[in-house]
Amino acid sequence: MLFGNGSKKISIVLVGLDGSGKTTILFNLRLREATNKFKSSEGFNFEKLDLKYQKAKYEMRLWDLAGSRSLRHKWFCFFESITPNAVIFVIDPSDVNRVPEAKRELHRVLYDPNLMESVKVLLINQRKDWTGKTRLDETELREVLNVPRFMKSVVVDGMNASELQFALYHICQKFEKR
Ligand SMILES: Nc1nc2c(ncn2[C@@H]2O[C@H](COP(=O)(O)OP(=O)(O)OP(=O)(O)O)[C@@H](O)[C@H]2O)c(=O)[nH]1
Ligand SMILES: [Mg+2]
Repeated sequence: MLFGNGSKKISIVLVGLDGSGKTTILFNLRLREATNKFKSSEGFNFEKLDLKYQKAKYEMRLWDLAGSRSLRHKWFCFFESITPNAVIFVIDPSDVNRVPEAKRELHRVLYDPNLMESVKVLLINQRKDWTGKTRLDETELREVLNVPRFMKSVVVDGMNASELQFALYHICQKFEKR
């Protein structure tokens, strides 16, 4: 959608299990200073981000939704009310015990009827500063989560979320093709 200032508005929703790092990633991208002082979210956080991609200007509107089990049903109400252009599913590859739970939620999101037209990205929060912790790599994760080929995955570091830009560029690119 094109607005008066010439930038296209793209709505993006971040979901994923509680503790996967959604709020950390969003705020570190916005603030450009590393912090990990976040408590589990109860509602949602919202950020706007201006981005240039191939000479076009975009206003990325990002909603980070709380991921606690009791709050996850709200994701689907949210999808219905805003029909986002893109959805980013964040996963912590060191949370190995909860992979089956993450897989179940991922697949509920992937096949939600309100997201049929939305670009979908898997964001892997590597937490590079957590050395020595066992984690699944990107290939293993795609396999165990049964991530479909159409879904791009991007590896980020929660404390320096600059790689999130790659996910956002991918969303712009797909958005233009639709
Ligand atoms: N050290 C470190 N801590 C991280 C990193 N990413 C996330 N965390 C921490 O992990 C915890 C969970 O991160 P959040 O960003 O709150 O997770 P969330 O996905 O927003 O969780 P909910 O709001 O409950 O859905 C917080 O204490 C963060 O500070 C990272 O890359 N490094
Ligand atoms: Mg949060």
